[in-house]
Amino acid sequence: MTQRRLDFDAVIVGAGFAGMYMLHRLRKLGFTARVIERGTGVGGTWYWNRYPGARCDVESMQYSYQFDDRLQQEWNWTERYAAQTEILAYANHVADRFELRRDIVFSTAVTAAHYDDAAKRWTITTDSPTSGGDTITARACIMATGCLSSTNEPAFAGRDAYRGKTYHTGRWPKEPVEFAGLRVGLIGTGSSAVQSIPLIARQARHLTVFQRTANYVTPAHNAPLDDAHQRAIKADYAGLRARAKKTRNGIDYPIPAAAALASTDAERQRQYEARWALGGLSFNGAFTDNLTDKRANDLAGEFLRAKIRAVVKDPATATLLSPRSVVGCKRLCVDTGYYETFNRDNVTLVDISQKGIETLTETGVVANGTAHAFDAIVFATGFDAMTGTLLRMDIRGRGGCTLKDAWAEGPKTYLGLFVAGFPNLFLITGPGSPSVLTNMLPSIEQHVEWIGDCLAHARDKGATAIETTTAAQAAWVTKVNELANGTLLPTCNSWYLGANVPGKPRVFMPYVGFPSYVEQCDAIAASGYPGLTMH
Ligand code: NA7
Repeated sequence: MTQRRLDFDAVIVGAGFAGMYMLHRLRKLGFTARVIERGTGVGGTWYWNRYPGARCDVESMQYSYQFDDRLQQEWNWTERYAAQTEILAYANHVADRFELRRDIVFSTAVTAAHYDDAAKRWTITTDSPTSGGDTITARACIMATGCLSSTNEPAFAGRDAYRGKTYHTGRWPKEPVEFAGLRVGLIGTGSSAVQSIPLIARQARHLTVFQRTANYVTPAHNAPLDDAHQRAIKADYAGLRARAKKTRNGIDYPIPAAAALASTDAERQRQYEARWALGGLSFNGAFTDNLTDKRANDLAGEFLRAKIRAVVKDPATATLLSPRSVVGCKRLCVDTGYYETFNRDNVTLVDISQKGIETLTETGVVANGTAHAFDAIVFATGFDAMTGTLLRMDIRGRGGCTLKDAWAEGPKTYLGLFVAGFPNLFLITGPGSPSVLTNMLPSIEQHVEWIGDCLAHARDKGATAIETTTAAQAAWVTKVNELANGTLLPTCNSWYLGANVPGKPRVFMPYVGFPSYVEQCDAIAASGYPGLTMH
């Protein structure tokens, strides 16, 4: 094989929504770029998460790009909350429309990225046999690797002994999976489980759900998108986008007007019911003190527990399904028929909160001393979120320092975009940015545009290396921690904290502070990029 040397202004890792827009933006700015993607197509999280019921928990009209008005005007969504298939079709439409594929290499995983101090360039290594001889180098290495892209597969005892079929929701096969007539075990009760359980239960002979922690679930009220409604939004799309930018999570929902503790019982009930009727993630914004005052949060929790009792007929099952933790400290799950599913004769809920899964065996799962036989097991056990994908690559900065070492105590970044000691390495929606606490699409767009401007600024100055200072990074890390600790968010074992992965440092990773985060990024760019050195 002929060895080639491929040099780019930037290599972008990942062809999800972040990588696709980053490529488009860099092209517009006159940079050369190559995207490297491990899947066979674009779409990132929507490429991998093909499990039954996979659907976005942000409404379609808002979970979409806004950088090109013609794009947002011409694309028609069919449902209030788009299913995975439709979001993947949208991603492919974007790739076609902007001719992105010619600069994307598919079926290729980046295994290493090393910074060369002398050349001030990154050398990228992949697992691809077809490009095995190629050396890929780039001035900038941009990680568009997503926040939820490495699956969390707990090391269950006996995992290799099990002879039936196994699936992970985050790496679902492309071919249809048939559960008809089968005894299915499903481990986990997060968003992926909440979405897939109702559909698997309809097919399977019997579905057994193993629950370690109950989660709060609010209704999606999903429905076909009415044409007139869609036209009305499109007539003032800019208005909707502008309103969304002023909210705490980048989603255009009503901004809370009052504190729960300053409201009467009747006012609280009215507000909770209104949010319940609106559905989805809007519930978190019912009151201003929901995420800062435990007493206020308890009131919201009691409202949600009453909703469970009203649907689930068996009182013991209703109690098991009722969370006791802080509402919103794990991401709310958004459902269609989740609780109703536990009224079915072919569905059993098993509480594993005390001892967990004891072991897998040749034929199934042992929990609480009881053996359960299954034809198939679904692991809905989530992700090694925010840092997993980055740390699984061998990333080395100045002087050969590894990212693993730099982040041994948890991720440290400046703005969630830069890591000290790793010049020209950019993280899109990295830890230390609002990312997963917001609507991901606009947050991706904000980072992509900011990175593009920063690279153009450096080019104009004749600088070839952009790096954050350790002082700026340390101050940012302190701020990330202080903001999180001012809320109830770090109070439960969530993936925001890394608590779902044994051995992962317990650090609250996202930046709690949208939209002020965007204002800070804008101010930094406007004042010549303090906190960064460019040389
Ligand atoms: P989540 O929300 O992390 O849920 C994973 C579930 O798997 C959760 O119920 C976990 O229980 C459970 N889990 C994880 N490890 C184990 C072990 N070892 N034993 C038993 N149960 C386990 O992932 P999802 O894929 O559902 O959703 C991720 C995000 O995607 C979601 O927040 C949305 O943003 C979209 P635990 O709660 O840790 O006790």
